[in-house]
Amino acid sequence: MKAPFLAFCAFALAASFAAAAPVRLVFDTDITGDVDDVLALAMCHTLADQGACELLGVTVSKDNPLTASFVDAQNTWYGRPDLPVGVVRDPAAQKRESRYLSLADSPDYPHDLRSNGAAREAVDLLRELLARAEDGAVVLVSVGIASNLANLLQSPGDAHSPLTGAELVRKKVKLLSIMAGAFAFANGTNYHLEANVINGIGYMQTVANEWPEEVPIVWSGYEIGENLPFPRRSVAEDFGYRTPHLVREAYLLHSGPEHDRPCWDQSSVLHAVFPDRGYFGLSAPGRVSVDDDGFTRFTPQGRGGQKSGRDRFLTMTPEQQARALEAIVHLTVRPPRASASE
Ligand SMILES: [Ca+2]
Repeated sequence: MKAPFLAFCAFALAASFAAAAPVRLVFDTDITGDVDDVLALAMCHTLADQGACELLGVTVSKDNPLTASFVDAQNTWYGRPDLPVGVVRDPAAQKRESRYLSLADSPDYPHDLRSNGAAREAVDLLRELLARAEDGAVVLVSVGIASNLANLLQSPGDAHSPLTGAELVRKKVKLLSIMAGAFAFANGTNYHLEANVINGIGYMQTVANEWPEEVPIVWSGYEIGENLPFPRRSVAEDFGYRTPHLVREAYLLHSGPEHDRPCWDQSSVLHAVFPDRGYFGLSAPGRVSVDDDGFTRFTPQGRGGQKSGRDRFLTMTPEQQARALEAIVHLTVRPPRASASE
C-alpha cells in the first residue's frame, strides 16, 4: 500500500471518531422499587463524566414522595446538583414503596431539591428538553413503566413548542432504548409478563402503538438483564473510595450483600450510549405490540403482512454477555469526576 493511501485511511479514521458527538441522553426511570435504576443512573453520570454522553435530565415515571429528592441526591453526589428532575403527576401512574429512597433524608447525601412538589412535572420537562435540542439528537432511555412516554406522545403543543408530543419525538429523538417486555425464554417461561409492562399496560400499549414509525426503538427484554447479574463482590469491594456510598447503600438496602441483582436497566443505558460496540446483538427489524395481558409480541418485518421495521430487541451471545457485564460493572463503580481529584 502506498503511504498517501495509508495517510488518507488514518485521516478518515480520525475524522470518523471525531464525528462521534456525545449522545444527548434523557433518563426516564421508575426509581422506587428495584435498585437497578440507581446503578443505571450511576452509569449515566460516569458516561457523562467521560464525555460519552451529555445528560440532559432525569424523569421519574412512578409515584413515591421521595423520588425527586433521591434523584437530586444522587445527581449531587455525582457532581450535577442542578440537573433537571421531573416527576410524574399522573394520578393513574403506579404508586410504589421503596426500600432505599429514604437515603435521600440522610445528612450523608446533601442536596437542595427536597420534595416532589418542588420538582418539574415530567412531561413538561421532557417537552422542554426536546424542544431545545437539535433535530434528531436526543436518545431517550426508559427503564420503568411508560407513563411519561405515553403522556409525552399524547401531549398538545405548549409554550415550549407548538408541536404535539408525537411530532416532537419524530423531530428530535434519535433512538428510544427501553427496558421492557420479554422476547425469548425468560424467568422460566416463553410467556414472561414483564413488570415495566404489566404495571402500566395501557401506557406501554400507547408507546407501542403511537411511537413514530421513523424513530427506532430498541427493546431490552427481561432475558437480557436476567443474564447480567451484578456481582456481589463488586458491591462489597468497588465502592470503598467513599464511605458511606449512596449507590452501595441503596443496593444493600434493596438486595442485601448476598445477591447478584440482574442489570436490566443498565443494559438499556449501555446500548443507548454505545450502540455500535458490539456489547449486544440486534434482532431483525419488526414491530412490538403489547397484548392486553401485558405480553410483548414481536412480529418480524415482512411476516404476516407486517410493514413496520421500527423495533428491534437486544440479543446476547455468551461472549457478549461477558463483555457487556464487565463494561456495566466498570461504568457503575467509577468514582465521580469531582471526587477523583480530591
Ligand atoms: Ca427500573
